[in-house]
Amino acid sequence: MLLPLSLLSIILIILSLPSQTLASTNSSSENTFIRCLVHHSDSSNPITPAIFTPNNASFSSVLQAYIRNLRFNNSYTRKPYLIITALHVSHVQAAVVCAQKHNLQMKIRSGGHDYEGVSYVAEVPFFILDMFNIRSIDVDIAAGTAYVQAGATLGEVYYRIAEKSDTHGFPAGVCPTVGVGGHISGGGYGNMMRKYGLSVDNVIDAEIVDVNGRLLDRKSMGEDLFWAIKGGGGASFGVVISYKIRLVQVPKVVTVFQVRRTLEENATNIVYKWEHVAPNIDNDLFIRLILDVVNSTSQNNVTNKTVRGTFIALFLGDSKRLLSIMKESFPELGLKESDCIETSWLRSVLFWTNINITMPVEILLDRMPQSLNYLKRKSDYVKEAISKEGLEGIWKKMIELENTILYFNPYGGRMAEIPATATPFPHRAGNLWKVQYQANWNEPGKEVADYYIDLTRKLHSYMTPFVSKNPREAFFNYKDLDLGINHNGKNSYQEGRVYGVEYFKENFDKLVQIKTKVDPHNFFRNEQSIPTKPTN
Ligand SMILES: Cc1cc2nc3c(=O)[nH]c(=O)nc-3n(C[C@H](O)[C@H](O)[C@H](O)COP(=O)(O)OP(=O)(O)OC[C@H]3O[C@@H](n4cnc5c(N)ncnc54)[C@H](O)[C@@H]3O)c2cc1C
Ligand SMILES: *[C@@H]1O[C@H](CO)[C@@H](O)[C@H](O)[C@H]1NC(C)=O
Ligand SMILES: *[C@@H]1O[C@H](CO)[C@@H](O)[C@H](O)[C@H]1NC(C)=O
Ligand SMILES: *[C@@H]1O[C@H](CO)[C@@H](O)[C@H](O)[C@H]1NC(C)=O
Ligand SMILES: *[C@@H]1O[C@H](CO)[C@@H](O)[C@H](O)[C@H]1NC(C)=O
Ligand SMILES: *[C@@H]1O[C@H](CO)[C@@H](O)[C@H](O)[C@H]1NC(C)=O
Ligand SMILES: *[C@@H]1O[C@H](CO)[C@@H](O)[C@H](O)[C@H]1NC(C)=O
Ligand SMILES: *[C@@H]1O[C@H](CO)[C@@H](O)[C@H](O)[C@H]1NC(C)=O
Ligand SMILES: CC(=O)N[C@H]1CO[C@H](CO)[C@@H](O)[C@@H]1O
Repeated sequence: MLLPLSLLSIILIILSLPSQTLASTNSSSENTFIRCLVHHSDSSNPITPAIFTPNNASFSSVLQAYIRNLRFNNSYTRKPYLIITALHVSHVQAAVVCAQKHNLQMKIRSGGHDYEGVSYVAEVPFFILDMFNIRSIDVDIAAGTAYVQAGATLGEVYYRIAEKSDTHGFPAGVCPTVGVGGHISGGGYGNMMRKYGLSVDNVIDAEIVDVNGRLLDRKSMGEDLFWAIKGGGGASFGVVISYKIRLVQVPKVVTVFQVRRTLEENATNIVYKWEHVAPNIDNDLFIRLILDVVNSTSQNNVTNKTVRGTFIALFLGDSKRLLSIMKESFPELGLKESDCIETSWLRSVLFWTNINITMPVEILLDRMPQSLNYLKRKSDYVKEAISKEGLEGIWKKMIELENTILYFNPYGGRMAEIPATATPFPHRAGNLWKVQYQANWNEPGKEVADYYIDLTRKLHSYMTPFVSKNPREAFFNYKDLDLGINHNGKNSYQEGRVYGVEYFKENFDKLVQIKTKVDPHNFFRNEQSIPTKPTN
């Protein structure tokens, strides 16, 4: 049956009525918030196209577009009542000003890689300020710097640098879809850390929207706030718009390798040697060690679980020099020339993220990760090498738990030279390596999640004798709510101190001071933000 057009449109209006009525009667505070946003953004950059309420057809896809831990992509996680996909700095300013006026909780999201979903999940009603549209990158090879906006991904940054020079790079994370906003403000490390330090050791300026809605640069924000947003987490202090970074030198040819050894292949002795070598070897060489549990090549058809060490490396030089360093310092690994792949620094990023190195490098511009899963992460720092007996106990525990993975990232080199107070990131000299605990799974459901999360807690607990204590240190970018959360209430300082000291050690007090000065009413807050000083 064909309906006349006018009748059709009447039906459509009726059909759309309930939701519109709901939208206008339900949330008067939401509407006044939207009116405030419109009022505060300038007319040449209208904010309306950036506002998504649950009534918008694309609300769910906008929300899901930057969920990078499937644990939070479900029906039982609280949803925001609004998403602002800022298109312009004035939209950020409007969001900050209006949210305070209406006493609303704001979450800031850039790349969405927070391990605990802190950028897009909350226990209280909240809205998301989404930064993915604010992502321009401007590389200046002559000056040796680049201007990178918060919504850019690391892959985009690397690609844009390499587009202009094959001898420049930037020391940041190995996962190309991670966002600049969270990554750099939280410290940011990658496989050039032993040579050049963290991302924040190579930041020379920044732009931030402060609690008053002002756009500040390094000069106008002052050295304290500039210090704080180099590792203390942006979300406690303001909205990071951009960083100006100092590029570093990389050779035209770098070498990568990945070598695996199971317990049957002498892994215990090789790992033991790695503990002593990896943090002290040539700064051009970074050898990450990944430990997981696999089925061993069965003897007599008996399936047996074993631990496998995967040694994955970036060397800032050619394979000839690498082989001679390895022969000299780490012959136990048995690295062969055929294990070595010479490539460009940009392509080494593909190798490290498990993308075939022959793929077009444009894959780094892909904002969607190659795969997504459900995950939990925790971290630790090791200051003394673990004995072979200690390692054997860890293998036994891992085999018992079966589904946990350890990543060991060696420190030393440049990391040990930079003072612990130079930035909020305190884990410098004296650390041999950082441990990351992983559980990854592929099934939805809270019970399944609890099972895997518990495995990481058990392994973390087992590791207690081998890792830092008083405080037991953790890496802020490896967000772990097990360390404690603040409930945004009266106790936020006491609660904040608990995780704050683990993440920042003695720098915590300075972060609190700066926080109290720049955001005394604690507008910029989340589950693990820096608290203000108690008033009494
Ligand atoms: C697959 C994967 C690989 C990783 N690899 C590394 C690695 O190699 N090295 C490393 O150091 N870390 C790594 N991480 C951790 C990562 O650096 C942190 O999760 C980082 O915070 C992510 O930044 P984001 O912008 O993508 O995340 P988001 O989830 O958007 O944000 C993380 C936090 O920063 C805040 N924030 C985001 N943008 C802003 C802004 N513009 N202004 C103020 N606050 C903001 C958020 O509110 C949130 O609290 C990895 C994470 C994943 C998921
Ligand atoms: C969301 O929906 C509202 C009302 O239907 C509409 O005015 C607005 O333009 C939509 N926003 C976007 C970004 O599409
Ligand atoms: C997230 O959940 C939605 C709704 O269940 C689903 O359509 C989407 O595919 C999920 N995203 C991913 C990446 O699995
Ligand atoms: C295992 O490593 C030890 C110590 O490095 C070494 O002495 C031994 O020969 C190695 N065994 C094998 C089978 O490679
Ligand atoms: C290892 O073997 C078990 C059976 O003993 C099997 O269920 C499991 O899938 C195997 N794992 C891998 C990674 O092959
Ligand atoms: C080993 O197991 C496989 C499959 O389980 C079987 O096909 C094979 O015959 C077995 N071999 C021996 C020697 O038992
Ligand atoms: C099984 O693995 C353990 C180490 O985890 C090893 O000691 C043992 O010899 C292995 N057994 C077989 C039959 O391979
Ligand atoms: C990478 O891709 C090339 C070309 O398609 C292929 O020949 C090669 O086997 C691939 N390498 C790996 C490790 O998959
Ligand atoms: C945003 C908002 O105010 N939502 C409310 C809409 O109405 C339902 C039912 O009355 C409330 O539960 C929501 O909190």
